[in-house]
Amino acid sequence: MFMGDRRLLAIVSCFVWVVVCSGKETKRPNFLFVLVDDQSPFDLKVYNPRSSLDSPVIDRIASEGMVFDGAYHMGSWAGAVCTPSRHMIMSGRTVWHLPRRGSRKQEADSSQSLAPSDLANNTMAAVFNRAGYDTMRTCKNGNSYAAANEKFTVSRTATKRGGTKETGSAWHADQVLDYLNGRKSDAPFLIYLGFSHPHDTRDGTEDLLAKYGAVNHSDRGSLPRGNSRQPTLPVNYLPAHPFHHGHPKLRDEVSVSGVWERRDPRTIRNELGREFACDENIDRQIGRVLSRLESLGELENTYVIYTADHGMAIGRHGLQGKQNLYQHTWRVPLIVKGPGIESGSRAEGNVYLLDVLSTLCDLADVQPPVTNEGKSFQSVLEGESETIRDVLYGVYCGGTKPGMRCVKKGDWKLIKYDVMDGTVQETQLFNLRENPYEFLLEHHAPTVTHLMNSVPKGNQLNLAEDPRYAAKRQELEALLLSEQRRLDDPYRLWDQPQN
Ligand SMILES: [Ca+2]
Repeated sequence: MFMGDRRLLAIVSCFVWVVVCSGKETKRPNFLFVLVDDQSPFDLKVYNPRSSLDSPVIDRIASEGMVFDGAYHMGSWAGAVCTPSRHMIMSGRTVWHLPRRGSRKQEADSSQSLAPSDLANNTMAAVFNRAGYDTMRTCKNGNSYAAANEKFTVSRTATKRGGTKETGSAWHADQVLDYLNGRKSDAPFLIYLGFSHPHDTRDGTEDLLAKYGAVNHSDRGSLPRGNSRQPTLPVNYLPAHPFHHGHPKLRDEVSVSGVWERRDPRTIRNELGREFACDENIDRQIGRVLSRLESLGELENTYVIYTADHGMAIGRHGLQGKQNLYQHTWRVPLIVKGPGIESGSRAEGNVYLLDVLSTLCDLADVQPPVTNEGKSFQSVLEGESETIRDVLYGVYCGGTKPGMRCVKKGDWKLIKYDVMDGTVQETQLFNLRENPYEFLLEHHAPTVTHLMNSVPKGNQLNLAEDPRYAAKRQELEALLLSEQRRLDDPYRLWDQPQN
């Protein structure tokens, strides 16, 4: 076919589409994709009823839409977990098939990666631009997929982690409101509303810091003041992780302002108060955007997708950062509302963030790009299925190698650590139905048991060495290896065959 014929065909197709659609009541849906930076699902009441965080807007999105209990990011090959996570969201590709590192120079060097060299042309904004959507993005700078971000027609980026309207989360919402106010087009839109918080430094607004009893603690030489309004310690808090996590001098574990290497209750509760202050401010800002969409008459025809690039520890298991594979950090919040989604519904889902792109394509009736490796979860959103995957794989390979790996099937989860030049080789086996918080033997220590009353007694801890579960462990070990092979994981662990 000649180029001229192709153009003619495209024009005719558009005309036919407009004629067909103008005769129907349905209009192509809009998308508001909300991505927060570093948030454990367990901050939110919809995932953790004992949380003291107020997030009325997110609660409302949940009550009008679907909550996913099994949403995960696939993992990371760098300490900056944001970077591969955001590559996966934009491209729908699996973790070892991404352009490496995220810098423009390295993205251009495809010899080091299993990603196609023109991948950026097949990422979220590029795909939706071609489909006739208006695309707009606001987000933090850096630790992202620069070549994909540039495809948004309108892009307003800045890192905003301050405690004022101009320096904090309100700025990102303002960019969207400004965009909506100035918009003249009748085309459907895809808006990517990325917040820079609750990633540290967690400088909340004054009123919300006061509400959660927290201060912007900056003096390394003292502890922050205790305050009864602060969030309680997480149920699986530990004063230290039982063995080295494998990434010496990792920024998030040693340098976060206000926490540093401290894991004492006062420090952790103050930091959680700061986190909640940032969380609630984000909630308010989403509320402003939703109100505007409502007044424009667009809200009903808009899919609102709320998620985070990955979870976060902040004291859980004695860890502080996002560089681990426990549920608080491997999992992400995922809440979706929009046309055809049953109010107040809930699904396991078993989805990865990399499945978002093909799902948005399905909902918009747009062909996913050929480079996509994600699976659409439209069938889950429409109540036709509960899950789209049986097996989930996770990796953290940003410190000493090979790093951490995990695999999950049904209620069972295996985590393995092969770090610090072979001096740490650990295996954990959890039944998440019986032990959803992944309690370890250390959670029974007298120093921490007074903090909680729900640590299971007896055998429901790490079951890896329990002979009653040897067959289950063997099954998961085999599953992990098969996932490593399937996903082109370049590493093998100490007790695995090297091919
Ligand atoms: Ca992040």
